[in-house]
Amino acid sequence: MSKIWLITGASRGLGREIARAARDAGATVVATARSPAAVREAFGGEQDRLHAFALDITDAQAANAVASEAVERFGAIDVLVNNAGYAELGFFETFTEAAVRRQFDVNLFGTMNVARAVAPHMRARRSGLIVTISSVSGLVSNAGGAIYSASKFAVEGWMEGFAQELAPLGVRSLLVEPGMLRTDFMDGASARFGSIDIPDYAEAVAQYRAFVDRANGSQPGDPARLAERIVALAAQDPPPARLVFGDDARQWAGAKIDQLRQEIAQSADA
Ligand code: NJP
Repeated sequence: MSKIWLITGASRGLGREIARAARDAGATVVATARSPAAVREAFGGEQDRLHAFALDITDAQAANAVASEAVERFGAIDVLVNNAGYAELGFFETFTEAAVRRQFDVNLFGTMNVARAVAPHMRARRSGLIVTISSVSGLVSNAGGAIYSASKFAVEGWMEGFAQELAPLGVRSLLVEPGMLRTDFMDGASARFGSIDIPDYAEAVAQYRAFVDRANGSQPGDPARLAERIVALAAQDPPPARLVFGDDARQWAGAKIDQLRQEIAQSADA
């Protein structure tokens, strides 16, 4: 019997590629997005093994309803891909409190909503895989990425512990930390930018925006390749706990580990 995948943020970018790759590998895909019409448009209409459902992940009730309906219609959810997310880009003090909360409402609390809705079905069957699209920004932070990184560090801390709670009950998890991917992520269609002008940061913020504008559209990472890797790893028994995707991500993560080792060694008690 084909596996059932539930994917969030499947209308565009990485989520759409994962939906495509899972479907092409024989899975039945519950492809969710704020606008199911956008999913249908992305795939040229509803298909035998690809079903579009409406799900804004900040709506916990909607997450419960979608999980229940998927289990009722298709019998189970074998793989959950918590993919939906976006970035608030810019220097910390240029964000309103509302913008910071919005970042956490989607990337952390929204992702938790969907996991909370799906995990009971997986626990009941003592089977399932939760794939969480975090980021290398969940391991490393930098100027301009403080708010986005804060939300992804939180995802990492939550999922690293939750994975250990689920494992004895037969539910696996895979944390994915991509580098820069060619999606809408840095585009005005997805990313939001700090709105408060602070002269002390003006030059650094302008340089950061120029970096984002240059990178947008020419990111090194291919989302279709990452999607294929995720589908292949999901078929492994057991799957790995982590996938750091892209040379850029492995370089940044490696440098962070080296720095941490050095700082830990220097912290030795006198
Ligand atoms: O971005 P994009 P990606 N409820 O903008 C959906 C992470 N990542 O594919 O706006 C439900 O093309 C949105 O739906 P809609 C990143 O943090 C990326 O690159 O309604 N869905 C769209 O389908 C994120 O976790 C890079 O059309 C919501 C999708 O999310 C994941 O990869 C690097 C939603 C975003 O598509 C996918 O992002 C990295 C909500 N409330 C990690 N809000 C990178 N691209 O460089 C948004 O390390 N969506």
